[in-house]
Amino acid sequence: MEISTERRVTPPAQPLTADEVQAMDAYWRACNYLCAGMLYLRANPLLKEPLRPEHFKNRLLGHWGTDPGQTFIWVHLNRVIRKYDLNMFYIAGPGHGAPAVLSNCYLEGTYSEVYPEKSVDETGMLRLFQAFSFPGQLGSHCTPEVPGSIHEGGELGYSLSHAFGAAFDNPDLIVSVAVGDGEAETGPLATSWHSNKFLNPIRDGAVPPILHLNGYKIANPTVLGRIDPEEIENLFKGYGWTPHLVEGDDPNTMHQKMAAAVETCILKIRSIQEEARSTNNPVRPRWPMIILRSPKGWTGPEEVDGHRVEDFWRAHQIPVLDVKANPGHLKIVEEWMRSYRPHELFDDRGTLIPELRGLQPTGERRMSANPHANGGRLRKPLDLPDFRDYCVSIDNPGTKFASPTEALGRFLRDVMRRNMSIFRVFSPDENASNRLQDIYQASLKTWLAPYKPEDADGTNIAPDGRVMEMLSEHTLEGWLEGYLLTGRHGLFNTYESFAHIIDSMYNQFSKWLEKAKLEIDWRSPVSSLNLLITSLVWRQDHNGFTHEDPGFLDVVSNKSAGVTRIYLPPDANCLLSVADHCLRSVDYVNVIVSDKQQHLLSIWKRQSSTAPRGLGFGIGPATTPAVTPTSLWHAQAIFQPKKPWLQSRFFAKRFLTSRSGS
Ligand SMILES: Cc1ncc(C[n+]2csc(CCOP(=O)(O)OP(=O)(O)O)c2C)c(N)n1
Repeated sequence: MEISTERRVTPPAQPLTADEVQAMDAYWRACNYLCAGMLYLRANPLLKEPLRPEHFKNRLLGHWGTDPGQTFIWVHLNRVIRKYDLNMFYIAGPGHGAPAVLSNCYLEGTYSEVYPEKSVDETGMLRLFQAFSFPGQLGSHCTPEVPGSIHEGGELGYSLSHAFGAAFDNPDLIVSVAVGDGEAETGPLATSWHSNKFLNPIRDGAVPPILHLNGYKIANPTVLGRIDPEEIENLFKGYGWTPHLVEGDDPNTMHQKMAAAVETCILKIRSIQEEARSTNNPVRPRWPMIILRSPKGWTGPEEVDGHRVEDFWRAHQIPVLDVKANPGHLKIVEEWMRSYRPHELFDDRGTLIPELRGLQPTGERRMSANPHANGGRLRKPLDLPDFRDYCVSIDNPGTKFASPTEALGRFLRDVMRRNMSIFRVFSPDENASNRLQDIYQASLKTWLAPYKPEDADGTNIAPDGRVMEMLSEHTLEGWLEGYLLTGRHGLFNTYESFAHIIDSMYNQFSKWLEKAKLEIDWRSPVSSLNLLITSLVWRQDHNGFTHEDPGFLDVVSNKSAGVTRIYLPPDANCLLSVADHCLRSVDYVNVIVSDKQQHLLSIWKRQSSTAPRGLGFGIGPATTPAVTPTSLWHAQAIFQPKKPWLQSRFFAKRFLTSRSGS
C-alpha cells in the first residue's frame, strides 16, 4: 500500500562546492560562537581584547551539548529553504538548547525586530549575552519569548507531536523537528513516531524528524546511542520511516553528508506529495527522516582537567566551570571561543558579514519569522451554527432525560461541516464511547493504514477523516497543541479518570499560554484549548473504581485563572451553550466536565423561545455567556442529593482559583 516514488530523487553525494562548504561552516561557527557567548560572557562580546575574569558572568547557566548539533541542522535547513523556496519552521525537541535557536534568530535579524534593544551590532550582541539565563530576562530554554518557536521543550517528549499538529491541514508547510535521543526515551515521544500514519500527503504538510543521536543525556548514555546501527535503522523502518544516516565529526565531510541527506528528504517529500496530489491517492508513504550521529558538545573543549568533555555527557551543560578563579579554565574557554574566528564572521561593528548574511532566507521564509509559529496571526474564527438549534426542548426543568454529549455531538458535527480545513476533534479511541459519534456524519476518523472489507461496516475510518483517534493521550494532546498554536481550532475529549495522563502537558501548555498571553505582546491570541472531560466518576456503570477519579480539576484549579477555566454544565443544553462559548474563546484552556449518560434536563428551551434559560455552573468570569454561574446546588440537588461534600469541594476550588488572580 505504499506510494511508489520511482523517479530518482537523490542529489549528488557531494552537493556542495568548496566555497559553499566554507561559507556554511563559517555561518555555523558564527552560531556556535554566539551560543558560547550566551553561556559565558557579560563583557567583551567580540573578544576584541584578551578574556579576563571580569568578562565572565558570575553564574554560568545553560546547556551547550545539544547546541552545535542543532545549529548545524538549522544552517542546512536554511540552504534548502533558499534553494527550493520552502515554507518551513523548526521545532527544537531538546529545547534546553535555546542558544542554538536564539543564535539563529539573532543572526537572521528577527530577534532584533522583536526586541530592538538586542540590535545586530556589538551592543545588541552583548545585551543578548547578558540577558541569557538571567532572572526576569531570557530563559535558558526555548520559551514563548523566542520568535519562530511554538515549543517550549523544557519538559521533553512533545516535539514530534507538536510538529505533526502544526503540519495537519497545512499542505504547503514543512515542520522540521530535532528530536533528542534522550527525549526519544520518553513515553510521549516514543509513541509519537506513529504520527506518520495520520498524515495525509494530499491535505497535510510534512514533518521530517531529525533524530539527534549525540549519544548522551545529562549524566548517562542514551539508549538509542548504544544500540547497533542496524538495530536503530530497523527500529525506524519498523515505525514506517525511511531513515537517512548522517554520521561523523569532521565538519567538512559532515557538511557534504548533511546537505545530501537534507536535500534527499526534501525531494522525497515533494515527490510523495506530487504523486499523492496528482493521483488523488492518499495512501501512506514511507516519509523520510534523518538520523544525525554527531558528538555531543561538538567543536567544544575536548577535555578539561583530564576528563573527557566533547562527545560525552560532561558536555551537556556548561562544559568548563570555575573560569573566573581558574586561569587554566579561562584559557580553555578563550581558545575554544577564538577557534570560531569571530573576527572573520562579524565586522568591527559586530554585524554578521554580508557574505554570510547571503546564506539566510529572507522575510517570512526565515524559520525564526515563519508566521505559522505565531499562529494567532493566521487564525480565522470558526463559522459556528446557532447552538440553540441543537438544544433539547422541554417545557419544564427536571421532566426529561438527555445525554449531554450526544447533543454536543450533533452540534460538533455541524461545526465540523462548516469548518472542514480548520477544525479537528481529538480523542483516544473514545469519541463513540463518549457519545459524540454523530461527528462521523460530517467527517470520519483519519486512517492512512490499510483497510479490511469489514471496516466498511461501522469502523468509520477514511484517509481524509478529520477526527483524530489514536490510543495515546500524549500524542493527541501534542497534536492539538501544535494545531492550535499554528492558528486553528479543536476539541479533545477523554474519560475523566484518564485525563490525568496529560496532567503534565496541561501544566506546560497553561504556562506557555500564560507567558504568551500576559507578557508577550507580539504573540497574537490563539484558539483556546478545549478539553471535554467526560465518562465521569458518578456514572461509571460497568467500569467501576479504576475509571473513577475527578482529580483532574485539582490540577487545573492550581493554574492561573488568567488562562484556565473550568465549566461544569449540568445538562445537555447548558453544555451546548458552554461549548459555543469555548469554541469562540481565545487564549484559555477550557476544561468542560460533562457526562455522557442520560441526565435530567434542568436548562430549558421552550418550543417558542430562542435562548436556553436556567442554571449552570462555571468557574470563570461572570461574563460566561448564556450560563448563569454558581448553580452547583441545583446540579447537586438533582444529581447528587446524598453528597454534601460536593459543595465544599467547589468552594475549595473557587478559593484557589481566585487566589491565583481571577
Ligand atoms: C520529561 C523530562 N524529564 C527529564 C528532564 C531533565 N532533562 C533535561 S535535558 C535531559 C537530557 C536530554 O537528552 P537529549 O534529549 O538527548 O538532549 P541533548 O543530549 O541533545 O541535550 C534531561 C533528562 C526533562 N527536561 N524532561
